[in-house]
Amino acid sequence: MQPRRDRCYVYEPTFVDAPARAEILTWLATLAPLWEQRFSTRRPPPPGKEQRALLRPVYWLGNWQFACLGYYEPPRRIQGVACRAEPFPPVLARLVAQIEKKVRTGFPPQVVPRRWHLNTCLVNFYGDRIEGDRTVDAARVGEHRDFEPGPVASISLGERARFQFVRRGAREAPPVRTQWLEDNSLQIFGGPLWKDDLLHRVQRVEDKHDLSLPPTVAGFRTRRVNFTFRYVPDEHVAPFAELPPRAREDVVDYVTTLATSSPFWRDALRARPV
Ligand SMILES: O=C(O)CCC(=O)C(=O)O
Repeated sequence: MQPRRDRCYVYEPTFVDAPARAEILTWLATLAPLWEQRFSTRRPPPPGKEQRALLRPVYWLGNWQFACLGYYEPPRRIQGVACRAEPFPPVLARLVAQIEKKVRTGFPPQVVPRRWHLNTCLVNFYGDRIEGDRTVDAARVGEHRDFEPGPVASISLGERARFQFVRRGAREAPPVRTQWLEDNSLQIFGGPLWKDDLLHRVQRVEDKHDLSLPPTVAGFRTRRVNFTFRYVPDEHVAPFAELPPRAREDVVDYVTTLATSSPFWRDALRARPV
């Protein structure tokens, strides 16, 4: 008997075709990713926590969830944490339209919120930190879940990543599923098992092809780029100018940096109340 197909999980190894890939790489070369600090630099970190830089540079589209604002996490943290960001470039908008169609036609309706659409993208750059004459492999992500409602989709470019779903509190136990995410692949997961009960992680990223993907980031060599697309209800996304004053103050230095290479962020900075 054929095993029942899991309607809440999709893996397609060859989703991104060569023209789309080339267009994405050209667009990536125009980005200036940020290397954020985990907590606000304007006040001491929360009790028991230490300030640290994120493991890797990132760029967000649609809405930027700055690490120091704590990330979008309903029902506790929904206001003042999602800052409107640049729209998707045309190539990603086209791929997202295809992904949304797959979800709407393939996933059980009860795991897709009524107004669900992929309006947020985290671009993760995986690779090595270059520290003087040594390199430090920073290509991994620890166990976590994504709190945005509904299915999340991810596109991978570059070296293969070993992606795993694990049970909460069972870090050392065998993973529930291991999926190598290949160059040009698409993964989508949703529903209570993959999205809520299990945590996921990137255990490691191969380094077989001596890749150096765009853009050039000082002190870093990128060998994999991953785009995770998520849904944040539009009413929870605020323009930078409308973030609460304390949140605006926490992120203004990042926005100022972004504004040096992005007209969108230049306008956002100009529109803020003084
Ligand atoms: O790089 C990946 O494949 C997954 C990234 C991820 O888990 C995340 O951004 O939440």
